[in-house]
This record gives sequence, structure tokens and C-alpha cells, in this order.
Amino acid sequence: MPSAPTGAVLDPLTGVLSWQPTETQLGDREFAVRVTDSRGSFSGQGFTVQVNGTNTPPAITSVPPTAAGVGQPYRYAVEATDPEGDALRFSLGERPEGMTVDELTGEVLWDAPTLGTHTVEIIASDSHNDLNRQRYTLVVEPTAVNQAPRITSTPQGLTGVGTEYTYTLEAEDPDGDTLNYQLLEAPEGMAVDAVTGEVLWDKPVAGTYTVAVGANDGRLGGAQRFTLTVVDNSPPRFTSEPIATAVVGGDYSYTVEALDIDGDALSYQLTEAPEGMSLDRFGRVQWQATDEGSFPVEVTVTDRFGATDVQSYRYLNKFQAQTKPKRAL
Ligand SMILES: [Ca+2]
Ligand SMILES: [Ca+2]
Ligand SMILES: [Ca+2]
Repeated sequence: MPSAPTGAVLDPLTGVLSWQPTETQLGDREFAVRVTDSRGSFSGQGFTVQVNGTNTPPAITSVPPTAAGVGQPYRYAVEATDPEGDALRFSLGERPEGMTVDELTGEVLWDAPTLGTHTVEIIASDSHNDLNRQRYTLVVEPTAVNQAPRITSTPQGLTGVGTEYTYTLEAEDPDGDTLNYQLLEAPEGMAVDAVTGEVLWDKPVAGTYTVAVGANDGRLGGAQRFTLTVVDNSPPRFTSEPIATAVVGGDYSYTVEALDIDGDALSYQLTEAPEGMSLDRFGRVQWQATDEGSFPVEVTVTDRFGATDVQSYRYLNKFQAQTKPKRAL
């Protein structure tokens, strides 16, 4: 067998080719086989085998609202996940007349519900046409009903030790009710402002935590559950010395450099600067000064967890060149 994927075996007598692909062998695999006679003449054949992984159907993870009022628009934002991350499509099976679903977003809408008990069937299917259904009973009452709020914000699931963790919880209530925010499950030290929805953990401890947050309209609530991982992190450190003097009318340029021992991508910001001074994406502080004077400058470097280092100095602009830079922190 001149060429074959790892693990393929060809019986030289019977010509039986056998192969059990592994998970690392997904995709197109090339085979070339050859049959040789006793005098050394041969004939060959090449072919490709496509290896597919086992597909898992999507799962619908959201809980449907099961009550509505006559003529009161009914909405349900269907959420679904797929283990392979396949693109999902939504459709409706059994449903009351007039109910629709957005094929891509999963937003179910029924503008004018009619009195009675209705069966609704939501279908989420992945790109392999594997699907899952959610079936429920929707009761439409003669009067308007209270509808549960829904959390619309997305949390950050990764942070570093030593950096304050914040998450602004946002939710919407179809009836416009005032909402109250709660922590249903949280690591010790985490708190939420019941009115603003600001989640704060000022001293995160390394580990993996389940966090559940809720928004409540006084009668009904909506919840969101997520995993927060806190990893050890070192803040970035400036390694460059600021250039603190320049000549009036000359071009001032100082390239900021910093080091992060975790190798995090860094971002730079001018947190204090005279008017007209800029910092570009290459970390170059630039200014063309026209006035003599001393100006405070502050540059901040931030790693991906929000840990920072600050470099502040007074920048001296003179009519004549200075030989000795003056630096104040
Ligand atoms: Ca799938
Ligand atoms: Ca409500
Ligand atoms: Ca870092």
C-alpha cells in the first residue's frame, strides 16, 4: 500500500483493507493501493475516504412562557446549543394559527393570541439535519397576563486573580415592569446591586464557579447561569522609559513598551495628556507642541483580564533642547 492513513491495514493475501479511523483523522483521507504479480508487474488505484465525526443534535435550553393574554403579543426567544457548534435553524411544528418563528434567531412571535389552550412545538435543527423538539402547552386567558423578564446581557466567563470582576446585568420585561436583580448562586464575596444589576466581585479567587443571576418583576423571574473561571494573572509592566522633553515646534515621539509575563495581548491608552497628543496602535505617543510648558502625561497598559500598569510623567516642552531629561512620577 504506497500510501494510507495511520492505522490502515491491508492483508497481502486476501486484499482486504481495514481501517478504524480515530477522532484525529476526521476529514478527507487518501488511499493508494497496488497489486503486484510474481514477475513484478503491478496495477494501482487511488481513492479518498471521507471521515465524519458522530453528530449530536442541538438542545433547546430556554424555558417557554406558557401563559398569554388575548390580543397581547406573545414572544419567546428560543435558545439552543449544539455540541459541535453547528449553525442552527428554527421552525415550528404544531402551532396556533398566526404564530411564527424567525428561522435564524429563534424568536417566536404571535401578535394576536386567541383564547384557549394551544400546543406549540419548536424545532431546532443543525446543519446535519439532526433535530430536537420542545413541546409545550400555551394557555391564552381572557385578560392580559404578566410576562416574565428575560436577561439579555452576556457575561464575561474568564477573569484574572487581582482584577475586580464586574458584569452589568441587563434584562427586559415585555410589560415594562421595574426589575429587581438577584444572585441565585455565586462565589463568596460576589454581590449584585438589586436596582442597577451591577455584579461585582472585588477580589476574585482562582477557581471555577457556577454563577446564577436573576431578574424579577415581583411575580415572575428570568435567570441566567454561567461558568466563571478565575485564573492566576500577573499585571503588565512598563519596560520603556518615557521621553520627557522636547523642543517647541519639533515632533515628539515616544514608543511605549510593556511586558506581560503571561503573554497576554496588551492595549495602551493615554489616560492623561495635553491636547493634540495621540497614542497609535503601535504604542507611539506623538505630539507637535507649539507652546512652552510642562504637561502631565499618563499612559495606561491593560492586559486581557483588565490588570493595568500606569506610567505618569511630566513632559517638558522647551524652546531649546534639554540635555538632561527631568522625570517626575
Ligand atoms: Ca450537531
Ligand atoms: Ca412582567
Ligand atoms: Ca497578564
